[in-house]
Amino acid sequence: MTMLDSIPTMLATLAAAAPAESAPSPAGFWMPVGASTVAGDVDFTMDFINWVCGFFLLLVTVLMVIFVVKFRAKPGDAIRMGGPVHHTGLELTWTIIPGILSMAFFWFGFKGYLDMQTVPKNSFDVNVTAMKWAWNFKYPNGAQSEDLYVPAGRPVRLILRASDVLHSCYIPAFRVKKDCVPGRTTNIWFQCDFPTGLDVDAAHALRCAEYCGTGHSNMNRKVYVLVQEDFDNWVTKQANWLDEVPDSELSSIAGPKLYARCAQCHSLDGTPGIGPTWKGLWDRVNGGAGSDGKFTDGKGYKDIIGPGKEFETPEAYIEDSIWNPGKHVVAPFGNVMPTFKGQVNQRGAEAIIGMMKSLDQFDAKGKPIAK
Ligand code: HEC
Ligand SMILES: [Cu+2]
Repeated sequence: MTMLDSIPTMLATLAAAAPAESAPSPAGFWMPVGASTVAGDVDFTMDFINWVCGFFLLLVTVLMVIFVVKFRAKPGDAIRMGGPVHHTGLELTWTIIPGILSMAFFWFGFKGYLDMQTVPKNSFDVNVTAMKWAWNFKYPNGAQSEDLYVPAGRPVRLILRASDVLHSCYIPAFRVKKDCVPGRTTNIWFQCDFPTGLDVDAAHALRCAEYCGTGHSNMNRKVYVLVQEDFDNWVTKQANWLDEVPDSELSSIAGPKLYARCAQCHSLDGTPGIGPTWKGLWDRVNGGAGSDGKFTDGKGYKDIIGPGKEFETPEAYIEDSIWNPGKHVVAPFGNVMPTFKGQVNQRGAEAIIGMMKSLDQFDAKGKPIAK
């Protein structure tokens, strides 16, 4: 039994302290590049189970074909009643060997599961919110991003939440995946020792692995692994980017950057989408053409915007639509816009409103038109 002979060697490999590796393990037939500290164990377990199963599939199939041919009933054979005789040795063999193998499957799987489930105490925490159809990554200093940025060489924990339906956070190169469940917090951790820098091609893939609607594929993002110093610089800059934009360029620079988070649902040029186009939006809320547009509760803009009404100004209405999108739902659209409370602040809302007021200065993708 070659498979059985190699088990002690496999056990020894796993027990030995993992040698310090200098590069991610290359992509194989089944698996992409393995770039986290658990990737080696996960791949080993997967390969081990695959090889054992493959070996037995082959053994059983080949023997079956041989026996079928060799022991087939030939013309003139007497019909024998009753099965083959009992053979204790044979029966013990085919019970004990698979027994040991399935215990080995369990051992490697369970050990790996516990390792991946136990978050190291000194982990760097990132709050992750999955929503239809984007990721929001929030760092301890308040910085936010749509792609994931992590420091290299230390454990990182992702605290996973979902704001609407089930999503699943999957980073194939790190061999980690877990569901993001509305109303519940889950987490995963990993450590990657190999910086990718800010190079898109070197960065790892991050996916939503739970089909969550028409924009599911918009949740394909990147993971950038930065050396600690670069990460610190990035995360500081990221936290303050909006404050660093000069007031005079708020709508032209910050507007388009923020619009990137709205673009999958709101067009700028009238193209129908999941949400109302922003073309003419400022006119509508400001009492111009289309201002009698109805909400699903039967009210129109004129009923809720104006002195003494729910919103004193159109700006206040737009801000509120960003933070409490479900309060007044524009018909015939669905109540599917996620709240941007805590993600787009007052200054961000100002930038967006500034952009809405001057849409003629932007192209259909939100790029400022060069003058
Ligand atoms: C997942 C799709 C989606 C995303 C992303 C999204 N929205 Fe919306 N938005 C909608 C839908 C659908 C409506 C209409 C229903 C409603 O009022 O809630 C809407 C309505 C609005 C309205 C009211 C429009 C009107 O005609 O009165 C504003 C303002 C708005 N969104 C701003 C934003 C901003 C700013 C962002 C990005 C920061 C954004 N939305 C991102 C789907 C989205
Ligand atoms: Cu999803």
